[in-house]
Amino acid sequence: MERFKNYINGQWVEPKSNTYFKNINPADISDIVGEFPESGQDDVNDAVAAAKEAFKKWKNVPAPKRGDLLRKVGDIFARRKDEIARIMTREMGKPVFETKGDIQEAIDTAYYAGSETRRLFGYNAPSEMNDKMNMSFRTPIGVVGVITAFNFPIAVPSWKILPAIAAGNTVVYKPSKDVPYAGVMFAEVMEEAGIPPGVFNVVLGKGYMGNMIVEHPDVKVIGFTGSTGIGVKLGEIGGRLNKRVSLEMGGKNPQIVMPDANMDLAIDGVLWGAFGTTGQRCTATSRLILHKDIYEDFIGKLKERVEKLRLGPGLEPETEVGPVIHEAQLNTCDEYCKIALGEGARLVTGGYRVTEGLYANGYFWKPTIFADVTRDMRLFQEEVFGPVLAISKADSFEHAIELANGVDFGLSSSIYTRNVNQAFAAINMIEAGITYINAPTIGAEAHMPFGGVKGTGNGHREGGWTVFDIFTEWKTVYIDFSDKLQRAQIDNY
Ligand code: UN1
Repeated sequence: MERFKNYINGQWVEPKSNTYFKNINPADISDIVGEFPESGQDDVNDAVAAAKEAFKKWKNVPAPKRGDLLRKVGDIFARRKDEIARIMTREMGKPVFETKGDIQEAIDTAYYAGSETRRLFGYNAPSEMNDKMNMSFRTPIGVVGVITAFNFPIAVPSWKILPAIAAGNTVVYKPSKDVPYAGVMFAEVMEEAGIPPGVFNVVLGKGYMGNMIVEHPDVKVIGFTGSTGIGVKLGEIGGRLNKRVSLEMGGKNPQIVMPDANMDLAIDGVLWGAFGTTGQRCTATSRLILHKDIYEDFIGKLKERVEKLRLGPGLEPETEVGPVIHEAQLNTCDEYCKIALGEGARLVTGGYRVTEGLYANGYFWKPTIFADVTRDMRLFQEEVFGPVLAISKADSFEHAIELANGVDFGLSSSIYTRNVNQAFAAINMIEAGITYINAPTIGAEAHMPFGGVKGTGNGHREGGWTVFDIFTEWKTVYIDFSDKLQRAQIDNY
């Protein structure tokens, strides 16, 4: 069995902890993907020290030169796309067409962040006084800690790592314990692209390492994507230590369907939004809000389509829905199905683990729909992060919006309607960082701001140029060429 290493200061190194953990294929738990370092505090310290040292030089490399390297990162990901995708599928389960999309998102981010290095705009503004010039520009901050989830093993870390490096920071990255191989491949790509030693470091291990990274005095900024429970804890630690912590956490994303919508399109949308990535996206459609006039009809048609979804190992070319990530996630699906039944929701289809034949060795949960889910139910309010969709009935457009907003989360949202007034009203009224019109809740693009309101985050936006607000500080400069003391607010008034 292959044993993997950490990537620190441009070297592949064994963990000082000298402990390893096995990672398995969720579609076939007899298939061990490899043994990965279960790193400890010493390894984190080494990685942070390397990143701190590398920052001294990297911050002074002209930004467009940093961008040149990022374009190479994109080229290498493009060249290795098929090969990396298959390893990712083996490691975390989603079908190969999806893991390829995941890598494409990183390619887009690499080219985008690379090109932004020529455009890290600051601004000039008039001074209150004569013979004085004011300007402000972005500066890198230092060592950035990146902590991410399993579901987008290359794309989501790329949203943080690549802009952070483009802006002149250095990075210590800890991937989810469920996708360490993807972390190794990320480092291989960065190494081949010629990202200098120490600028990018990967330390593999389990959840406990999040605290080590956030608490380390030399880590100045943290980019986190993951569960609300862990994010809030890391945010608290960061707050106490005066660190900037960008949190991307849970969602309970609604798709509204109005009676005038293109029904077939709305069904295609919810199928992809709810069951793509086996429902394991923070942007997944976990709630479907149907107008009462189409309620039963839509549910009937959707049930038929959901039952036809091809569940299976992601490496099989015909698979549409892969396994969930681990046994604990299966248990979560099971638990929420029991809770929903107990609370009076109506099970339309699914609701069980599939164990026969091909499925015996994997974590396969049958795509599940509950109808008649009301606002007070836990299935309406809480994120499952699996293939379990909750359907609710709305009496009117206003009621649909009220239901959409009736949760603590606010990441993504969608409405299907051909009524332009209602589409625009929905854009204004839905409380979410992202709203789709006639498209599913998933599918964010690299160059657009990504993030949520309410319990989903703490006000930051990845993606687009907004990500540079996370990874830079502003430096303001006043240049006085009057050759005399000009006392602001005093001599000029
Ligand atoms: C996530 O689930 O953490 O918009 C990110 C989407 C993808 C990214 C999902 N491009 O669904």
